[in-house]
Amino acid sequence: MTVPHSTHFAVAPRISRRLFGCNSQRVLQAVLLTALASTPCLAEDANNAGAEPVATVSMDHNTFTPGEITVASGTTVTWVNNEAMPHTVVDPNKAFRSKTLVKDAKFSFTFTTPGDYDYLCSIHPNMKGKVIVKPGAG
Ligand SMILES: [Cu+2]
Repeated sequence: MTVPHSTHFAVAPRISRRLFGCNSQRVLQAVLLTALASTPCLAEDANNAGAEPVATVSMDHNTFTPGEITVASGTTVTWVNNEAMPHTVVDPNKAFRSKTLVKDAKFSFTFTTPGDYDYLCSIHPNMKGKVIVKPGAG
C-alpha cells in the first residue's frame, strides 16, 4: 500500500522532531498554526472572522433553534445536533440533505440562491425549520 499525500501533515512533526531535536516543539507549533489557519470549518467558530458569512442552527429537544433564520446569499449554515436523539436536515425540494446526525455531528450548506427554504428532519417530520436567503449585500 502506498502512502497517500494526505498523510503529509501527520508525518511531518515526527520527521521534524528527528531533524531538529530541541526545536521540534516550535516547528510543531508552526505546523499546527498553519493547519488551523487553513481549516475552513474553524471560520464558523471564529464568528465571522473569515470572509464568508456563517450561521448556526442547533438541534435539541426535537427542535431546530432558531427555527427560522434569515441570511444573506453566500452564507454557510451549519446545523449541529446537541442531543442524543439522531436527526437529519432535509430540504423536500432537494437543495440539501444531510446524513443522519448523531450527537455533536454537524452538517453545513452554503446558500447561494435567494429564496425560502423550508426543511425538516426526515426522522421526525414534525421537526421543521426555515432558512430565508436574501440577496447578498455584494
Ligand atoms: Cu429528528
